[in-house]
Amino acid sequence: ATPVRRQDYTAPAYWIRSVELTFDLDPGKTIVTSRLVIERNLDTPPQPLKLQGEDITLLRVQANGESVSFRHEPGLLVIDNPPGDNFTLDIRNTCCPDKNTQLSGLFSSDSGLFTQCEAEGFRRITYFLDRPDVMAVYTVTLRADKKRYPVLLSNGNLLEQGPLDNGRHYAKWHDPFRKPSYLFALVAADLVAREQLIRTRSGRDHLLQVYVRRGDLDKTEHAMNSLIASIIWDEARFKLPLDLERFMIVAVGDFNMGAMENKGLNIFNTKYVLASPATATDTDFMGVESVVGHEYFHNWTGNRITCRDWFQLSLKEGLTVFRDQEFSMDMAGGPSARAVKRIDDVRGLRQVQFPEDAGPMAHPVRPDEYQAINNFYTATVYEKGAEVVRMMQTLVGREGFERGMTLYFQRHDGFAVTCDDFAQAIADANPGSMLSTRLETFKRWYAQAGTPHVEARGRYDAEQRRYVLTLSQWSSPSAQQPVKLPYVIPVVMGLVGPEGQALTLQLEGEYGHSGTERVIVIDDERLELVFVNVDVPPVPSLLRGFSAPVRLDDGLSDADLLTLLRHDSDAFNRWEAGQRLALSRMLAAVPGAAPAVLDDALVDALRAVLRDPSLDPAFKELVLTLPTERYVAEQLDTSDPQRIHAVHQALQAQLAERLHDDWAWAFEHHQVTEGYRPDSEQSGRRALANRALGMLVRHAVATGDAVWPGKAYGRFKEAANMTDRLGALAALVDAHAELAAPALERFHTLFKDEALVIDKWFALQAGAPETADGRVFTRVKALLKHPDFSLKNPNRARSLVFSFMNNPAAFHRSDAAGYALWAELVIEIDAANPQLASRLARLMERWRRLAEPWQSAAREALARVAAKPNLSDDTREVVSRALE
Ligand code: HT7
Ligand code: ZN
Repeated sequence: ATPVRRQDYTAPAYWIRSVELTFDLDPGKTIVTSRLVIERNLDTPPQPLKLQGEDITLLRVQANGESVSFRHEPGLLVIDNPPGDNFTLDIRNTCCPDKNTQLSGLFSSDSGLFTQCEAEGFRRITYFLDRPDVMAVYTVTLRADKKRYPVLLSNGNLLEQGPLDNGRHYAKWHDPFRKPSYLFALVAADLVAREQLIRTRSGRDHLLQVYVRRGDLDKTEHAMNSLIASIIWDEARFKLPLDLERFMIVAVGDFNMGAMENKGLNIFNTKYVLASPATATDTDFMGVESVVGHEYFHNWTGNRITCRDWFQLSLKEGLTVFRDQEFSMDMAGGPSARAVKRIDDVRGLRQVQFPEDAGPMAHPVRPDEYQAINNFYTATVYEKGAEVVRMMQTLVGREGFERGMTLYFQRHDGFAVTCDDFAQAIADANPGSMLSTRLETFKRWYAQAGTPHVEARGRYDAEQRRYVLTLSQWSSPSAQQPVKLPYVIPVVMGLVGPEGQALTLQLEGEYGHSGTERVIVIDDERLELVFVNVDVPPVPSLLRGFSAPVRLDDGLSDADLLTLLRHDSDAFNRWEAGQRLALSRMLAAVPGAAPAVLDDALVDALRAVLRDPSLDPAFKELVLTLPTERYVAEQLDTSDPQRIHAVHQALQAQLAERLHDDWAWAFEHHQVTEGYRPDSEQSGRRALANRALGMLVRHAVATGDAVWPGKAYGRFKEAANMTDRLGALAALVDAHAELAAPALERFHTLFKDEALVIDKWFALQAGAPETADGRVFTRVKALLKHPDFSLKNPNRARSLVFSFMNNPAAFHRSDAAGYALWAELVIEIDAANPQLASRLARLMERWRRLAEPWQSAAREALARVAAKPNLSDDTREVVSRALE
């Protein structure tokens, strides 16, 4: 496919002002009738009207009620001579939900018919100007069999509903807000709803509904609570009220992504709606809260103000991820719980986005070109985009950022705009700030791909009581961007004394500054700072809270890192110090044949954290978790996945052994005996207890002791909630304990009718640490044939296939059997669901960093997929970029 380029953007030649749609819904053949009120865009030269259409069949087209001549171009319906500058177009076409395995457009799922229109799914429903800058008012009539589809929903407000002949019924909906086609949605299904009436601050009443399958209603309380919390939060934090009379969330079991923010009618993957203590873990509960928040926040950042074109995707996604992260932090509670959330987000960023930024799919937050837009719903657009927004907030302060948001809505509410418009509004609301004075430089974060490097070196002069800190930045050139210019990088920092005291930060020439933390801004290649009145040699604590998405080399010694691990007042950097100490042990052991060793200093420091009564259990759990194998691999130019696995396993074993008594103490002292609450306090205790149990079972299996596996089995059987049940099961499965098999069998029997729980059952087995005799791989091969397994359902495919392929030692086999399986499955999935296939294909994109024999085997597998004719544009783009 020819690439689409950002520079080629031109305004649409026509506007569609309003749309009347009628659907005669049938899973085999749905008839869509549409009446479009069209106006020529007089700012553009006269030209044919070109409507997009894909996998649909045209029955009839008329302009102003009369026949009009038209022709087809690939993917287009072309009307060369529309009747004037203002006219109505009537179109009738069919589409086939049952055959729509891509899950884009109108598709069938177990409980009914659903739509997914972002990014370009509306054209799979009817012919349209399917681009986000064409915004129209929609009126939608749905007609369907009443028994099979008792619930008929679309965006906006219900105008009327009633019976029709032949057991059918209808509903008519009107959405008063202008919207782009990607926000259109309909649902025709057999569902039930949890309902809640609320009155918001303005005194307006609203109806909130969460629709699920019969039998799932008892799992909707948390989603509803999360929705109410989101509404309250957005009104309090950003003064953004709910603008709709009715806000609906509908859960569907077949969905490519997490959820979709269609105006007033959010459609969700069941994974992010359904949660009960018996079937969902604490992580699932958190996921529901954050995705419900994310989609709700889109109502303003995405829907009220939308993207001019898809290159601006981060305008809505980066900003909305930032907002959902802030929401979750505010919901979590105090500083420690906030830090835990931040650590979690940064872990994700560094594990997924940093590699993306260094690989063949690297692209700027605002990409310059794409082949398949679905491939650009990436960690860069979402998570790095959120970091860019966070840096803006750091540069202008929280209040300044809120002022900027207000100005953004004053200027652009109701329009389709660009990332420049957003940055300009935040800057203009904060004149004199570093964002405003350095805006053009700051915007390089949108334009340049890759992760910048920051080097920091300090020199202490005891005599002068001065500490000189030199910060410099550089960025690797890339094929598309051989020259990279410096960024504006906010570095939140402190200086920590040898006893852990936070030192006052006074810069040379400054009087009166007495804080112990400040934001330093690097805006060129190099910056030198001189701190005065420094009485003791400090340890710099830089990039607190991960204030910028960079790779930092601060040259700190082990002793410095141990000081930070013990004392830093910034919880993020405390955690970071521990991770770096563990990482350096791993990196030291990976190249050689020498065994990896956890030295006394690190073990003692970790023990001190574990036993510290002033620290939150959730934070302890994070500090005591080793960097993942994948993260270790990313630090190396060439990686041997099996060696990294061996080192990781060895260190885990030592952590289990050397802290054995501490783990036993942690397990006993962090039991939750009260009723289940998915809050940060309880979930932190469960997380630590489960980590401890995992360590104890691992050690017991290694030493032939049966006590802890027995205890884990007992806990698995008796657990009062899914977090503890799955935690105990994972302890057995990960340690390859004998009791794992009966536990897995029992788990399956207990939850055979709960699809999301069976997903966990698959994922757990596919993600277990691989053994020398390849037990995980053998199990995965068998599970692919399990009667409950299907590649058609994205959640199920992800649970087994993606979990396995994200399990480095199981996937990167020396006999290349993992890669052969990857190629086979990418090709098979691609035929039905290209979006899912291209995501699977991406798991191989870091192949050039593999050592031999993996690298050659991976290239061969990629070439096998690339050689396949009829590959989708999505998957083709990924494999060809990988092989470039
Ligand atoms: N804005 C939504 C994106 C989305 C999507 C994109 C492509 C294909 C399928 C999709 N489902 C949802 C989700 C979000 O970021 O909120
Ligand atoms: Zn989003």
